[in-house]
Amino acid sequence: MIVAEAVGRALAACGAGTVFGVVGSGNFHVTNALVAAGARFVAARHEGGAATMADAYARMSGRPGIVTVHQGPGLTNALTGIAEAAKSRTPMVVLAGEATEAQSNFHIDQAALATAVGAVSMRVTSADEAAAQAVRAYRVAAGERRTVLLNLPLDVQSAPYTGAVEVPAASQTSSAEAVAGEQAAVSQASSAAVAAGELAAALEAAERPVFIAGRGARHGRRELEALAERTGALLATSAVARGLFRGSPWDLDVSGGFATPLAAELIRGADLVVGWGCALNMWTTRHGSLVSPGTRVAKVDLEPAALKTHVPADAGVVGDVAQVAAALAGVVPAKAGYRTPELAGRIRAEGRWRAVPYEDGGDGGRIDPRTLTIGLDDLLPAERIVSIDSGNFMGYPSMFLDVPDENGFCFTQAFQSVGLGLATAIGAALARPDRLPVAALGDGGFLMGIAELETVVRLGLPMVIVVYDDEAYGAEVHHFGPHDHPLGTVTFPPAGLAAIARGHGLAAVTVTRREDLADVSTWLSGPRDRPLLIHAKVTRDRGSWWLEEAFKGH
Ligand SMILES: Cc1ncc(C[n+]2csc(CCOP(=O)(O)OP(=O)(O)O)c2C)c(N)n1
Ligand SMILES: [Mg+2]
Repeated sequence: MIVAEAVGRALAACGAGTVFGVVGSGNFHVTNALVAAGARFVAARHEGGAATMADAYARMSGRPGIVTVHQGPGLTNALTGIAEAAKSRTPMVVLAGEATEAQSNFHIDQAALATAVGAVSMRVTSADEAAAQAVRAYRVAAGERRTVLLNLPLDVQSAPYTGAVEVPAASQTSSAEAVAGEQAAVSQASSAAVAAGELAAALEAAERPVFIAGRGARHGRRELEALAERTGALLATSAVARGLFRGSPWDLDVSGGFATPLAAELIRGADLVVGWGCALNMWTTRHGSLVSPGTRVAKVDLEPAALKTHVPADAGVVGDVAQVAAALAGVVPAKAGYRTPELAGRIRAEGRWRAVPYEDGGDGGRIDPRTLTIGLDDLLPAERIVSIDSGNFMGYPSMFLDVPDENGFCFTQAFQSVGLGLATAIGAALARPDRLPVAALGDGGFLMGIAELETVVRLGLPMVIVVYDDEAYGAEVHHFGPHDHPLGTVTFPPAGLAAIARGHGLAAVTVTRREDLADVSTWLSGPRDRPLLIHAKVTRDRGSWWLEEAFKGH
C-alpha cells in the first residue's frame, strides 16, 4: 500500500461515504482507495461544482462533505466553492494533490490559498503519520465545523505505507488533556449558567418574544418549539434555516429581506428577539431595521464572537442551541406571551407570500416571476428540496416555493457567488433522494454553472431546473439602471436555453404565460426519467423589492 491509499482508507474508516471530485494524477490513488473502501464517487465536470456539491450534501445530510481534486488548477477551480463552505462553517475535507517542486507547472502555495478563503490547511507530511493525519483532518472538519484542505504532497503520497489503518476512538485523549478539558468545561458551564440566568430573566420579562433560528439551530427544532410554547414566542428563521418550524401555527417563515409584511411587522413589534445559532446579520434583520429601538436582543451560539457581531446581544449564552433551550424550558414560567388567537388567525391568513396581493406584470411574451413561482408551488410535490442561485430572481423561489422542513431548502449564499445553484441542487439531491430536487437559477447563474448539467443527466437525477431568464445580469441592471448608466455590459441577446438543455439530454419547456405550465404537469405525471429544464422568460421591467433593500448594503 502507498500513502495515498492509506489516506483514502483512513477517511473511509472515519465515515467518508460520498465523495465529489474531478480526478487527475495527483488524486487518482486516494480517490480509488476511497472507492475500494466502499465510498460512492460522484464525478463533477468542474472542481467548483464538486466543492459546492459536497457543501450542499453536507448541509442537507448532516455528514461531512468530501472533495478530491488535482494539484494546482484542480484546487484553484474549487476555490469559490471552498470559500462558500468555509464561510458557512460546513464540515468538509478537500483532498488535493500538492506539487512540492517549485519548478512544477502545478506548483502554487496551496496552504495560503486555503487560509485566504477561511479554510484550515493541513498536510500529510510523512508515511509514518499519514493515516493519523487524515483522521485528524476529518475530526477537525466534523468536530469543529471547519472546511479543511488536506494537502497530499506527491512525493509523500507515493511512499510505501507499512503501518495499520485504524481509527482511534474519538474519546482517546491523554489524561492531562482530559483534566484540562474538564476544568475548562466547568468554568465555561458556570459562566454559561449566569448568562442563561440573564436569558431566563429576559424571557420571563418579555411580553412579545420572537425566536429567530439560524444555521446553528437546524438540529434544535424540538427544543426551541417547546421553549417557544412555554414563553409564548413567535418563530422565524434566517434564510439558511428556512423550513425549520414548518407546520407550527406560530411559524413566521424567514426573517429579513424575504420576510412577509406580516412577519416584518411582528418581528418589529417584538420586545425581545432571541437569535438561536443566528448572528442576526444585515440580511436577517434588514440592516438592523427589523429590530426596533428598545427591543432587547439575546443570542445563543457556540461561537462567542457571534454574540457581539452584527446586531449585538444584550444577553448572550455560549452553548449548543438545543441544550440551552431545553435547560431554559425547565426554569422559565409558562406564559401566553406574543401568542393570541387573533395573531394565530393573521398568521394563517397572511403568513405566506402567496397570500400577499400583487398586480400581475405578465404581458403574454413574459411571465411575472411571482405568477410563475406560485404556479410551480401548486404543481410540484410537497416533498421537495429547493436550491437557490444568486441574483435579482432569487427571492421568488425563496419566498413563493414552500419547503417541507429545514432539509428542504439549500441556500449556498454566504459568499454571494453567482453560479453555485446547479451544483448545490445536485449535492442536495444526493443527500435527499426521497425528495424532488428543484434548482432555481437565473440565466446568468445557469450559464456560469452549466458544466454540471451533464452531471445531472448522468446521475439520472429527476431534477426540475427553473431558469428565471431576463436575458441579463438583472441584479446589475436594476442596481445601475435607475442612475442612467449604460447597461450593455450586463445585458445579453436571447439564448436558446431549452435547446441547450435538450442537447444535454434533458426534457425542456419554455414558459412565457401561466398556461405553459401545463407542460410541467405533463412531465410530473410522466416517468420523470429525464430531468426537466423550465426556461421561463420572466418580466424584467423592474428590480425585486428585496434587492432594493440589499443595495443599501453595497
Ligand atoms: C461569481 C460572481 N460574479 C459576479 C457577481 C455579481 N453579480 C451578482 S448578481 C449577478 C447577476 C446574476 O444574473 P442572473 O443569474 O441572470 O440573475 P438575475 O440577477 O438576472 O436575476 C452578478 C453578475 C457575483 N455575485 N458572483
Ligand atoms: Mg438574469
